[in-house]
Amino acid sequence: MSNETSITRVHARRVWDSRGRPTVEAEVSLRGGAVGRSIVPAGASKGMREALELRDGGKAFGGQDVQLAVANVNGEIARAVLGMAADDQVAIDEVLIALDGSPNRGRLGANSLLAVSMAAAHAAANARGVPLYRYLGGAAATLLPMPQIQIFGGGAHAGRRVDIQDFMVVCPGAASFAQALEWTAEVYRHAGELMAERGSQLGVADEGGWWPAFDANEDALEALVAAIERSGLVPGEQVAIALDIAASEFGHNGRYTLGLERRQLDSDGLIELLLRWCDKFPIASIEDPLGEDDGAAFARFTAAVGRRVQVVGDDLLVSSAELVRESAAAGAANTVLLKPNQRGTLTETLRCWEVARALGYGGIVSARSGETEDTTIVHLAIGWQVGQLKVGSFARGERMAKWNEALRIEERLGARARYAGVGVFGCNPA
Ligand code: 2PG
Ligand code: MG
Repeated sequence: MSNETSITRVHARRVWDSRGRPTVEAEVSLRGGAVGRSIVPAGASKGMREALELRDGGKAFGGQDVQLAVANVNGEIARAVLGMAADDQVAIDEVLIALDGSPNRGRLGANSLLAVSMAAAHAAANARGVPLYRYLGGAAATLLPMPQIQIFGGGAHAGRRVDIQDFMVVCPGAASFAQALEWTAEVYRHAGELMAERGSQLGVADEGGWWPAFDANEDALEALVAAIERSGLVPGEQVAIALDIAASEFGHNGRYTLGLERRQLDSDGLIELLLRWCDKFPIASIEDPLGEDDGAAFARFTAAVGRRVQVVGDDLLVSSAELVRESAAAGAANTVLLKPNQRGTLTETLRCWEVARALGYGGIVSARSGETEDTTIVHLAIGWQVGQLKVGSFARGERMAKWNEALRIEERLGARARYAGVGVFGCNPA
């Protein structure tokens, strides 16, 4: 088999993401004829400790072109992995990391490395004639994730119209992934109607959530609860709220500026505000409640909400096994967001999840705000049995491609499919 899976060709090209920006697509071909293809996504609200994506700079496309990264794949990277076995993911990723040689993947770029890392996995799965989730997880890969789906988009994805970035719903009360989508579709629709009635339905933000035309951050929470109720669903039981505060975007060194409300809060002021929201609204999960440079306050918040609310580290943890270890020791967060392009290879992202799971953390595989039709992350969530998946809203093709892929997998698994319930929350370790 290894001869059949030996890599004979690696080819990258520039394609375009959901914001109309250049990104890297790679194809890996194997001796036996199998081919794998993958496209890397791009974030807007990025953690300072993320692996670096390589952009060309200069005038074209606002400096966002990726010709250098594409050339890296077609040159150095292709030469290094030609002849390697595509089904030895660890070996391939180790070669990619060593070849880059920099601590932050800044020389070759996390975008060029990840395109090849993911395309190799797709090629290996195709060579075996199985879907990627099955290749990654074997017969045990039957856990369908609880989706976190955005209803209002804010922060860096909506011109900072409101400070909070993601107002999302989760469906702990659903019986299946398909039902979670049905419920979310109703909530999304009713939220849009509600905005239209107020005369504030102004289109959608970067990830497809309704444009957040609110006077205060809390108004969005009230609208969200109203949309759940209008859908005939029970807030908190059937459908609960998940937030990504993305606090690093509006706070540094323990000073947070709520631009919409024209006020400044210190760390404890923000903690107090969020705890008040947790008392007042059916909130099940909060991501990045405090800034990536405010670890001690992050830990205070995690302790204060106890087991009531899942506390997710995105900018704080940047999918790093090392940072998860440190933050577990400090008591900050109980769940890790997993974004492969924060690291640059599948192996490092998986290692982060393994370390997190061993420490009792929950996990959420996440898309980026700049996405494409690529559905690899759905397979990672199921193949790695992570239990939660965050993809943005319930609109726009690059988002729906992921939800629809998970539906296909649920159908294919049939009676073996299990929908992740609240048990997967990091605040509620099994
Ligand atoms: C996040 C993501 C997705 P971005 O902060 O979790 O919502 O945003 O890809 O811009 O970092
Ligand atoms: Mg985030």
